[in-house]
Amino acid sequence: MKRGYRRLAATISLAAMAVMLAGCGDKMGVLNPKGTVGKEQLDLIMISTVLCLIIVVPTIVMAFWIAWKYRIKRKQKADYDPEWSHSTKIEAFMWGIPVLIIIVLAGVTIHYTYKLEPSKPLESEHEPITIQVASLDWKWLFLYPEQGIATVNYLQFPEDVPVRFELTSDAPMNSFWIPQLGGQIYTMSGMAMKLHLIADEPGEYYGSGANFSGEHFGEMNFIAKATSQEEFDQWVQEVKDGSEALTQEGYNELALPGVTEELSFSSFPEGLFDWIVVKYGSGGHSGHSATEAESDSAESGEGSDEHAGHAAALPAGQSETETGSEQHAHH
Ligand SMILES: [Cu+2]
Repeated sequence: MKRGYRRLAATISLAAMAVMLAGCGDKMGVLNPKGTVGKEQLDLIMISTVLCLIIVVPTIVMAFWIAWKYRIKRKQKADYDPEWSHSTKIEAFMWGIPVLIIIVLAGVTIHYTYKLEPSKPLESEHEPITIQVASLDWKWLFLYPEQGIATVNYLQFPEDVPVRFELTSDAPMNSFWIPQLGGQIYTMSGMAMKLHLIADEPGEYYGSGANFSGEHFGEMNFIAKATSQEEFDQWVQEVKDGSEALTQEGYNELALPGVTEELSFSSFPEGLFDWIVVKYGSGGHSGHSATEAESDSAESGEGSDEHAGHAAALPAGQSETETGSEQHAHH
Protein backbone atom coordinates (compact mmCIF):
# COMPACT_ATOMS: atom_id res chain seq x y z
CA MET A 1 0.00 0.00 0.00
CA LYS A 2 2.65 2.47 1.10
CA ARG A 3 4.85 1.47 -1.76
CA GLY A 4 2.10 1.99 -4.35
CA TYR A 5 1.39 5.42 -2.88
CA ARG A 6 5.02 6.45 -3.25
CA ARG A 7 5.14 5.21 -6.82
CA LEU A 8 1.99 7.20 -7.62
CA ALA A 9 3.52 10.37 -6.18
CA ALA A 10 6.65 9.91 -8.29
CA THR A 11 4.62 9.31 -11.45
CA ILE A 12 2.49 12.39 -10.83
CA SER A 13 5.48 14.65 -10.25
CA LEU A 14 7.23 13.37 -13.39
CA ALA A 15 4.09 13.87 -15.46
CA ALA A 16 3.65 17.40 -14.06
CA MET A 17 7.23 18.23 -14.99
CA ALA A 18 6.73 16.95 -18.54
CA VAL A 19 3.54 19.00 -18.96
CA MET A 20 5.19 22.14 -17.60
CA LEU A 21 8.19 21.82 -19.89
CA ALA A 22 6.09 20.96 -22.95
CA GLY A 23 4.00 24.09 -22.46
CA CYS A 24 7.04 26.35 -22.70
CA GLY A 25 8.21 26.27 -26.29
CA ASP A 26 8.40 29.82 -27.57
CA LYS A 27 7.40 31.31 -24.25
CA MET A 28 10.61 30.20 -22.58
CA GLY A 29 11.85 33.80 -22.60
CA VAL A 30 15.30 33.94 -21.08
CA LEU A 31 15.85 30.29 -22.00
CA ASN A 32 15.28 31.08 -25.67
CA PRO A 33 17.37 34.23 -26.26
CA LYS A 34 17.46 36.02 -29.61
CA GLY A 35 20.24 38.51 -29.00
CA THR A 36 23.89 38.62 -27.97
CA VAL A 37 23.15 39.97 -24.48
CA GLY A 38 20.41 37.44 -23.84
CA LYS A 39 22.63 34.58 -25.05
CA GLU A 40 25.45 35.52 -22.71
CA GLN A 41 23.02 35.81 -19.84
CA LEU A 42 21.76 32.32 -20.65
CA ASP A 43 25.38 31.07 -20.49
CA LEU A 44 25.64 32.51 -17.00
CA ILE A 45 22.35 30.91 -15.96
CA MET A 46 23.48 27.51 -17.29
CA ILE A 47 26.96 27.67 -15.71
CA SER A 48 25.45 28.65 -12.34
CA THR A 49 22.85 25.90 -12.55
CA VAL A 50 25.41 23.20 -13.37
CA LEU A 51 27.70 24.38 -10.56
CA CYS A 52 24.82 24.18 -8.08
CA LEU A 53 23.87 20.72 -9.35
CA ILE A 54 27.35 19.51 -8.35
CA ILE A 55 26.14 19.96 -4.74
CA VAL A 56 22.45 19.26 -5.18
CA VAL A 57 22.59 15.94 -7.05
CA PRO A 58 25.04 14.10 -4.71
CA THR A 59 23.14 15.45 -1.69
CA ILE A 60 19.84 14.06 -2.93
CA VAL A 61 21.44 10.74 -3.91
CA MET A 62 23.13 10.48 -0.49
CA ALA A 63 19.90 11.21 1.34
CA PHE A 64 18.37 8.12 -0.23
CA TRP A 65 21.52 6.01 -0.10
CA ILE A 66 22.13 6.65 3.63
CA ALA A 67 18.51 5.98 4.48
CA TRP A 68 18.74 2.68 2.61
CA LYS A 69 22.14 1.67 3.95
CA TYR A 70 21.24 2.21 7.61
CA ARG A 71 17.67 1.00 7.46
CA ILE A 72 16.64 -0.98 10.52
CA LYS A 73 16.23 -4.39 8.85
CA ARG A 74 19.87 -4.38 7.89
CA LYS A 75 21.23 -3.58 11.33
CA GLN A 76 23.47 -6.62 11.59
CA LYS A 77 25.35 -5.79 8.37
CA ALA A 78 25.66 -1.97 8.58
CA ASP A 79 28.81 -0.39 10.00
CA TYR A 80 28.38 0.42 13.66
CA ASP A 81 30.91 2.72 15.36
CA PRO A 82 29.51 4.32 18.55
CA GLU A 83 32.87 5.99 19.42
CA TRP A 84 33.02 7.90 16.13
CA SER A 85 33.14 11.69 16.51
CA HIS A 86 35.33 13.27 13.83
CA SER A 87 36.52 12.61 10.32
CA THR A 88 38.93 14.99 8.66
CA LYS A 89 38.14 13.37 5.34
CA ILE A 90 34.43 14.13 5.63
CA GLU A 91 35.07 17.67 6.93
CA ALA A 92 37.39 18.45 4.00
CA PHE A 93 34.86 17.04 1.57
CA MET A 94 31.76 18.79 2.94
CA TRP A 95 33.45 22.19 3.33
CA GLY A 96 35.97 22.06 0.52
CA ILE A 97 33.63 21.44 -2.39
CA PRO A 98 31.08 24.16 -1.51
CA VAL A 99 33.88 26.68 -0.91
CA LEU A 100 35.40 25.82 -4.29
CA ILE A 101 32.04 26.14 -6.00
CA ILE A 102 31.34 29.50 -4.36
CA ILE A 103 34.75 30.78 -5.50
CA VAL A 104 34.12 29.65 -9.09
CA LEU A 105 30.54 30.97 -9.01
CA ALA A 106 31.75 34.35 -7.73
CA GLY A 107 34.44 34.54 -10.40
CA VAL A 108 32.03 33.68 -13.21
CA THR A 109 29.43 36.14 -11.93
CA ILE A 110 31.96 38.97 -11.63
CA HIS A 111 33.18 38.25 -15.17
CA TYR A 112 29.68 38.43 -16.65
CA THR A 113 28.67 41.41 -14.52
CA TYR A 114 31.43 43.51 -16.07
CA LYS A 115 31.00 42.01 -19.53
CA LEU A 116 27.26 42.70 -19.59
CA GLU A 117 27.32 46.10 -17.85
CA PRO A 118 24.11 47.61 -19.34
CA SER A 119 25.57 51.07 -20.04
CA LYS A 120 28.42 49.59 -22.08
CA PRO A 121 27.91 49.93 -25.85
CA LEU A 122 27.74 46.67 -27.81
CA GLU A 123 30.31 45.82 -30.41
CA SER A 124 28.79 45.83 -33.86
CA GLU A 125 29.56 46.87 -37.40
CA HIS A 126 26.35 48.90 -37.35
CA GLU A 127 25.84 52.32 -35.78
CA PRO A 128 23.56 52.04 -32.75
CA ILE A 129 20.06 53.49 -32.79
CA THR A 130 18.86 55.48 -29.78
CA ILE A 131 15.43 54.93 -28.29
CA GLN A 132 14.27 56.86 -25.23
CA VAL A 133 11.90 55.09 -22.89
CA ALA A 134 9.62 56.55 -20.24
CA SER A 135 7.45 54.38 -18.02
CA LEU A 136 4.16 56.14 -17.35
CA ASP A 137 1.11 55.21 -15.28
CA TRP A 138 0.40 52.41 -16.91
CA LYS A 139 1.96 52.56 -20.32
CA TRP A 140 5.33 52.72 -22.02
CA LEU A 141 6.32 55.76 -24.08
CA PHE A 142 9.05 55.29 -26.67
CA LEU A 143 10.74 58.29 -28.28
CA TYR A 144 12.93 58.02 -31.37
CA PRO A 145 15.08 61.18 -31.28
CA GLU A 146 16.88 60.29 -34.53
CA GLN A 147 13.68 59.56 -36.45
CA GLY A 148 11.56 62.17 -34.66
CA ILE A 149 8.68 59.79 -33.99
CA ALA A 150 7.13 58.41 -30.82
CA THR A 151 5.10 55.32 -29.95
CA VAL A 152 3.21 53.97 -26.97
CA ASN A 153 3.26 50.29 -25.97
CA TYR A 154 4.96 49.35 -29.24
CA LEU A 155 8.59 49.21 -30.13
CA GLN A 156 10.25 48.60 -33.47
CA PHE A 157 13.89 48.62 -34.40
CA PRO A 158 16.17 47.08 -37.02
CA GLU A 159 17.63 43.63 -36.35
CA ASP A 160 21.38 43.27 -35.96
CA VAL A 161 21.65 46.94 -34.98
CA PRO A 162 22.55 47.73 -31.36
CA VAL A 163 19.77 49.63 -29.60
CA ARG A 164 20.86 52.20 -27.08
CA PHE A 165 17.98 52.65 -24.68
CA GLU A 166 17.81 55.69 -22.43
CA LEU A 167 15.28 55.14 -19.71
CA THR A 168 13.44 57.19 -17.15
CA SER A 169 10.05 57.27 -15.47
CA ASP A 170 7.28 59.83 -15.12
CA ALA A 171 5.46 57.57 -12.68
CA PRO A 172 6.41 55.10 -9.97
CA MET A 173 9.62 53.19 -10.54
CA ASN A 174 9.27 50.38 -13.03
CA SER A 175 11.46 47.87 -14.79
CA PHE A 176 11.98 47.60 -18.54
CA TRP A 177 12.34 44.02 -19.68
CA ILE A 178 12.47 42.19 -23.01
CA PRO A 179 13.36 38.68 -21.73
CA GLN A 180 14.55 37.23 -25.05
CA LEU A 181 16.95 40.11 -25.67
CA GLY A 182 18.45 40.61 -22.24
CA GLY A 183 18.05 41.48 -18.60
CA GLN A 184 15.78 44.11 -17.16
CA ILE A 185 16.76 47.59 -16.04
CA TYR A 186 14.94 49.93 -13.67
CA THR A 187 13.26 53.11 -14.83
CA MET A 188 13.26 55.82 -12.16
CA SER A 189 11.97 59.34 -12.09
CA GLY A 190 14.61 62.05 -11.90
CA MET A 191 17.31 60.00 -13.56
CA ALA A 192 18.28 58.38 -16.83
CA MET A 193 19.55 54.84 -17.12
CA LYS A 194 21.17 53.25 -20.13
CA LEU A 195 20.70 49.77 -21.55
CA HIS A 196 22.18 48.30 -24.71
CA LEU A 197 20.43 45.40 -26.41
CA ILE A 198 20.55 43.79 -29.82
CA ALA A 199 18.26 41.40 -31.71
CA ASP A 200 20.13 38.85 -33.82
CA GLU A 201 17.11 37.90 -35.86
CA PRO A 202 13.80 39.46 -36.87
CA GLY A 203 10.81 38.69 -34.70
CA GLU A 204 8.27 39.97 -32.27
CA TYR A 205 9.53 39.84 -28.74
CA TYR A 206 7.49 40.18 -25.60
CA GLY A 207 8.33 43.16 -23.42
CA SER A 208 6.93 44.11 -20.05
CA GLY A 209 7.14 46.17 -16.93
CA ALA A 210 8.77 43.75 -14.53
CA ASN A 211 8.24 45.82 -11.41
CA PHE A 212 4.92 46.28 -9.61
CA SER A 213 3.80 49.87 -10.08
CA GLY A 214 0.14 49.94 -9.18
CA GLU A 215 -3.31 48.93 -10.33
CA HIS A 216 -2.80 48.35 -14.07
CA PHE A 217 0.87 47.48 -14.09
CA GLY A 218 -0.06 44.10 -15.57
CA GLU A 219 -1.16 45.87 -18.73
CA MET A 220 2.21 47.52 -19.27
CA ASN A 221 3.18 45.01 -21.93
CA PHE A 222 4.52 45.86 -25.32
CA ILE A 223 5.79 44.18 -28.46
CA ALA A 224 9.40 44.76 -29.42
CA LYS A 225 9.56 44.03 -33.12
CA ALA A 226 12.88 43.56 -34.84
CA THR A 227 12.72 43.90 -38.63
CA SER A 228 15.05 44.51 -41.54
CA GLN A 229 16.44 48.03 -41.94
CA GLU A 230 14.20 48.63 -44.99
CA GLU A 231 11.09 47.53 -43.12
CA PHE A 232 12.07 49.76 -40.24
CA ASP A 233 12.59 52.80 -42.47
CA GLN A 234 9.27 52.10 -44.15
CA TRP A 235 7.53 51.85 -40.79
CA VAL A 236 9.07 55.17 -39.65
CA GLN A 237 7.77 56.83 -42.83
CA GLU A 238 4.31 55.35 -42.29
CA VAL A 239 4.23 56.68 -38.72
CA LYS A 240 5.35 60.10 -39.95
CA ASP A 241 2.70 60.22 -42.65
CA GLY A 242 -0.16 58.60 -40.82
CA SER A 243 -0.04 59.84 -37.22
CA GLU A 244 -0.66 63.03 -35.33
CA ALA A 245 2.03 64.95 -33.53
CA LEU A 246 2.53 64.55 -29.81
CA THR A 247 2.28 68.00 -28.22
CA GLN A 248 3.30 68.95 -24.70
CA GLU A 249 -0.40 69.10 -23.76
CA GLY A 250 -0.89 65.72 -25.42
CA TYR A 251 1.98 64.34 -23.40
CA ASN A 252 0.62 65.74 -20.13
CA GLU A 253 -2.66 64.01 -20.87
CA LEU A 254 -0.93 60.77 -21.84
CA ALA A 255 1.01 60.81 -18.59
CA LEU A 256 -2.16 60.82 -16.51
CA PRO A 257 -2.90 57.46 -14.87
CA GLY A 258 -4.79 55.14 -17.20
CA VAL A 259 -4.28 52.44 -19.76
CA THR A 260 -4.12 52.81 -23.51
CA GLU A 261 -3.59 50.67 -26.58
CA GLU A 262 -0.72 51.04 -29.01
CA LEU A 263 -0.28 54.61 -30.26
CA SER A 264 2.08 56.34 -32.65
CA PHE A 265 3.02 59.98 -33.14
CA SER A 266 4.64 61.70 -36.11
CA SER A 267 6.69 63.99 -33.86
CA PHE A 268 7.21 64.96 -30.22
CA PRO A 269 8.36 68.10 -28.38
CA GLU A 270 12.11 68.50 -28.60
CA GLY A 271 13.90 67.51 -25.44
CA LEU A 272 10.83 65.79 -23.98
CA PHE A 273 12.92 63.01 -22.46
CA ASP A 274 15.26 65.41 -20.66
CA TRP A 275 12.28 67.44 -19.55
CA ILE A 276 10.79 64.34 -17.91
CA VAL A 277 14.10 63.57 -16.20
CA VAL A 278 14.70 67.08 -14.92
CA LYS A 279 11.10 67.46 -13.77
CA TYR A 280 12.03 65.38 -10.72
CA GLY A 281 15.56 66.62 -10.53
CA SER A 282 15.55 69.69 -8.34
CA GLY A 283 13.96 69.57 -4.96
CA GLY A 284 10.37 68.94 -5.89
CA HIS A 285 9.39 71.98 -7.96
CA SER A 286 8.17 70.68 -11.25
CA GLY A 287 7.52 72.44 -14.51
CA HIS A 288 11.02 73.09 -15.77
CA SER A 289 11.13 74.18 -19.36
CA ALA A 290 12.76 72.05 -21.99
CA THR A 291 15.49 74.65 -22.52
CA GLU A 292 16.48 74.41 -18.90
CA ALA A 293 16.66 70.68 -19.29
CA GLU A 294 19.02 70.91 -22.21
CA SER A 295 21.36 73.51 -20.81
CA ASP A 296 23.36 71.06 -18.71
CA SER A 297 22.78 73.39 -15.81
CA ALA A 298 24.32 72.63 -12.47
CA GLU A 299 20.87 72.95 -10.99
CA SER A 300 19.74 69.71 -12.55
CA GLY A 301 22.51 67.97 -10.70
CA GLU A 302 21.13 68.77 -7.28
CA GLY A 303 18.74 65.86 -7.08
CA SER A 304 16.08 65.62 -4.47
CA ASP A 305 17.19 64.86 -0.96
CA GLU A 306 16.21 61.25 -0.89
CA HIS A 307 17.75 60.61 -4.30
CA ALA A 308 20.95 62.53 -3.79
CA GLY A 309 22.97 59.46 -4.72
CA HIS A 310 21.75 59.72 -8.29
CA ALA A 311 22.80 63.28 -8.91
CA ALA A 312 25.80 62.20 -10.95
CA ALA A 313 23.53 60.60 -13.51
CA LEU A 314 21.94 63.94 -14.41
CA PRO A 315 21.50 65.45 -16.85
CA ALA A 316 20.81 62.63 -19.22
CA GLY A 317 20.85 62.21 -22.92
CA GLN A 318 23.34 64.89 -23.86
CA SER A 319 26.51 63.26 -22.71
CA GLU A 320 27.96 60.02 -23.94
CA THR A 321 29.54 59.44 -20.56
CA GLU A 322 28.42 56.75 -18.24
CA THR A 323 25.08 56.97 -16.56
CA GLY A 324 24.14 56.01 -13.10
CA SER A 325 23.79 52.29 -13.51
CA GLU A 326 26.94 51.66 -11.52
CA GLN A 327 25.65 53.79 -8.72
CA HIS A 328 22.59 51.62 -8.53
CA ALA A 329 23.74 48.78 -6.45
CA HIS A 330 21.32 50.03 -3.80
CA HIS A 331 18.32 49.05 -5.87
CU1 LIG B 1 17.34 55.41 -8.35
